[in-house]
Amino acid sequence: MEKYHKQVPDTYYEPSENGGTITSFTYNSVRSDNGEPCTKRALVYLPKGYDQNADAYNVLYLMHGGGGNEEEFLYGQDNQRALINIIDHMIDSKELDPLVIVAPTFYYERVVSAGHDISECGRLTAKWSTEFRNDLIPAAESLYNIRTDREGRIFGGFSMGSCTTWRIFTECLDLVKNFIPLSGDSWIICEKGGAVYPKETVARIAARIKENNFDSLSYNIFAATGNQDIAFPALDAQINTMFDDNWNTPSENRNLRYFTWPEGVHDYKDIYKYMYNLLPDIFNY
Ligand code: FER
Repeated sequence: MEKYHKQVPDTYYEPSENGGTITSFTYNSVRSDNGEPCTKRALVYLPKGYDQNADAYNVLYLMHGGGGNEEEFLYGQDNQRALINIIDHMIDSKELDPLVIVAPTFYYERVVSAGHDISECGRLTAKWSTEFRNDLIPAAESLYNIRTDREGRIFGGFSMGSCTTWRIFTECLDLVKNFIPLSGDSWIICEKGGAVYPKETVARIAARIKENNFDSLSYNIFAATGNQDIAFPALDAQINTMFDDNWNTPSENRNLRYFTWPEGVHDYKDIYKYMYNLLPDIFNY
């Protein structure tokens, strides 16, 4: 079977015995529309046997898509906790080292009022890196035994959460080394810029890395999407432009990996499959 195209075993969708736990915390932030103080909430996955005094755990920050909220990734849209069940099983079978997952939201208030306006989402995700740096990371690290070095942090997301992931890449490369953009392109130039202006989008991302003086620092991007995904044209054009521009140059200690999934659509159930395939390899390059 082709690498990164393994099917998730059916049993992995069922709860494992004594699996990890889901908890949550709140933290202070500011609304990106008016600068007023606000309280934000994030969900947290703690693996089975989580130990506050062990070596710090790898931490995966995971962002939902447009119209979602901080619960969506860990509970699932159907409340079946599929991703968490899969990860519990992967840890049980030693396919994956125990990790902590922190799932925030880019909305400053519940989605009922913020709505699922894609342009509004684009604006919110563009600004969210400030909250990540100033508010979320300090709060999460004060509460949980998680890695505080860029090598130990991973940022990933689906759809508008993937759009957020590209923003974290261009704004917070000093904080995070590992990125998992799933079914969503960079909107640094314009909405769906990966499709509309792939060359300009990639050039701007490259310029941001330089402007931040991170030329010599390595990064690790592992992207995926489905062939039938509505975001396929945009992400695929962007990644192929990056490959054309030699983004994957091991001698320069840069790393970009990408796979597409036959019949994959714009839905979490396919996103879980990509994560099952790529998470064990996220640090191996
Ligand atoms: C994209 C196509 C669609 C994308 C996001 C979407 C970030 C989101 C669609 C939706 O939430 O309805 O290329 O990239």
